[in-house]
Amino acid sequence: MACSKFEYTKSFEVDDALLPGVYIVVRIDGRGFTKFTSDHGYVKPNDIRGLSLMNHCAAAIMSDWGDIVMAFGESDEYSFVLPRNCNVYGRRSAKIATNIVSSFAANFVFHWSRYFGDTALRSPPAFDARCVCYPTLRSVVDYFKWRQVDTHINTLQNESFWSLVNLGGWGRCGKVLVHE
Ligand SMILES: Nc1nc2c(ncn2[C@@H]2O[C@H](COP(=O)(O)OP(=O)(O)OP(=O)(O)O)[C@@H](O)[C@H]2O)c(=O)[nH]1
Ligand SMILES: [Mg+2]
Repeated sequence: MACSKFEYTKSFEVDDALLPGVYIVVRIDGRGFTKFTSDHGYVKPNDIRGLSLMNHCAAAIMSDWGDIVMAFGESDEYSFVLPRNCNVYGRRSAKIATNIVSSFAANFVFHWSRYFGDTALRSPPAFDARCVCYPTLRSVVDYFKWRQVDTHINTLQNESFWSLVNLGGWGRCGKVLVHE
């Protein structure tokens, strides 16, 4: 790097290395997927094409990054676990999160047609990402229990609701359900 008088600006960057010796969970979530799924004609409540594409992206990330030990996805989100002794990118939070999420989004676009065939991609999908540290295996397990309960409740709610709508039509559903 050239030594210039402007190099001092590098000192404004903050160190965001995550604590050593703790598990790192990276969770990504689709941005505005309520609109994205609607714009692309996703089946309600669960579109197997969309879910399979998400799984494909997660599998690609896992084979690319040797150190991810587990991943779990629901709806428009996916969580990845890095082990306690992981030292990738010096455990820098932004570096880890941005690499995983940009790779996920790129895979999503790259493999879109494999799952959606002739359905054109009408807008570029985007995802946010965060790294969260968990100190014990117990807390990691509880994290996934939390996501699992969320999946369970959403699935129960959405499957029941859309079955009523699809079977009975709008006219036969109560107003409270229709506007839920
Ligand atoms: N129809 C359909 N919608 C889905 C499917 N998977 C996810 N979604 C939708 O994706 C959205 C995910 O929820 P959120 O992440 O809370 O909402 P969001 O619009 O992405 O908002 P932000 O994450 O805050 O940007 C919900 O509206 C879901 O209904 C699917 O298989 N089919
Ligand atoms: Mg979302």
